[in-house]
Amino acid sequence: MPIWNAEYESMTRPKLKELQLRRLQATVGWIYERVPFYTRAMDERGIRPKDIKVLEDVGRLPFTDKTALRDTYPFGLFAVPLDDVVRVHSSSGTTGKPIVVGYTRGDIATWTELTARVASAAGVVRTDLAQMAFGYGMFTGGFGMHYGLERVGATVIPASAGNTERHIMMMQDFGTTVLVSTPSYALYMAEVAESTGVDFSTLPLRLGLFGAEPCSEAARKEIEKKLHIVATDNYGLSEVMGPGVAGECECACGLHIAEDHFLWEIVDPATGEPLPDGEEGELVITPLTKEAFPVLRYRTHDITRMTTETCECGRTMARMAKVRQRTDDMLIIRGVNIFPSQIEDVLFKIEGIRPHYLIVVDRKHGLDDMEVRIEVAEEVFSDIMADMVAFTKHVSDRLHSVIGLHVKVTLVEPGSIERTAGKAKRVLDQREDGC
Ligand code: DLL
Repeated sequence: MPIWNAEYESMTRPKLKELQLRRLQATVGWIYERVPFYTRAMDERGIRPKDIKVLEDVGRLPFTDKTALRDTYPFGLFAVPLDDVVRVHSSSGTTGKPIVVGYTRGDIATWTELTARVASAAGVVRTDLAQMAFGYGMFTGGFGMHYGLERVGATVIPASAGNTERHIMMMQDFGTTVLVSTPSYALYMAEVAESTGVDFSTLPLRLGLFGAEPCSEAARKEIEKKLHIVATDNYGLSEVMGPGVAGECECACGLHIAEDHFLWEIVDPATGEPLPDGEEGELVITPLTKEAFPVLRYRTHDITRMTTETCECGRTMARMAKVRQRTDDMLIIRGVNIFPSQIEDVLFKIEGIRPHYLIVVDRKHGLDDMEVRIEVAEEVFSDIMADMVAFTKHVSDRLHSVIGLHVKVTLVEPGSIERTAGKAKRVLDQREDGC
């Protein structure tokens, strides 16, 4: 497969490091002069832009977390006057005010280039018809991917999120070849198609660009089987740009991160200290070319590991492992740390369970209580009803063997767990303090 921008995506690592250093120095200078929050934060640490002499000096710069972004709501961290900002988006916080991010015309051009790389690496070509099922709104998914797909030359169908029947109708009538959505929405689409008698194997759909939420290998396989496509993963976050930060190539062995635009670090989530090469930890990103909304060392909370080993596709950009966990997703139940992805991995391995589940956490009489609600496939529902006790015990035992905790397992009717067109909600934490 051709590489979208081989000059950069395949540049030698020493050349890349040189470029990163030049860009880091320029970014730090830009921020220090223009964003009082960072001028103060750097002054407090006694560091000036001229002190950035080698790439490792990034470790001397202050971290940025969501709190800083919230405290400066809405435009307090912008490095340019609003006159130069041509677009804003916001990230969907679960509580309080959202985080607002801005883009200059130059930022939009960079963003377009980077989402074009992601689309192209996944296999999109100009003859494709790409159907967008991300929302076109404050969420970065819709507009972000749209521009990149157009740049590649694909025909974009800006259907936006929701209205699943209409999506399926357009796929049939237009001959859509590429679907762009969250993985959970793709699974929901498969379910709706099944219930309305639409057979994906008869449609031209061949490729999926999925992102914005974790997707296990089991879920990927399920999507590929049900939609008869190749499913690819891409990653990004509003605070550093949106989609376009990293994406899989045809080798599907990690997501190439656009290192010419993003400097990454993997740190210990508890201490913020850098971890040795290849170890799993929290991803920290410093964008190197942002104009309107540059941030230093953004704590993503996403857990991954990096490799710089060469990839067969010819890209030299480092690859990040699929993100399955966020540090702030971790549930502490009766003193045991549990990630929802651990539960998903158990469920997906059990025959008959559908890929829809909800983890409900509550506190009763001062004790944490966890229930896992699962849907079972229609065809096995009645059989299982006959032997429900044995089946739920089997699931509960499997969960116990992985997470070390007895949890209540409840079988619910197929279709009763809420589906969304965006990011799936897997956890309902009803404890007052949420932890
Ligand atoms: O989700 C940007 C995006 C849109 C990426 C479309 C890919 C496709 P936010 O709403 O700010 O931005 O959410 C960012 O979502 O920190 C991760 O926790 C999670 N996330 C994004 N992509 C992936 C992925 C967009 N491929 C947050 N795998 C991030 C796992 C992902 N988690």
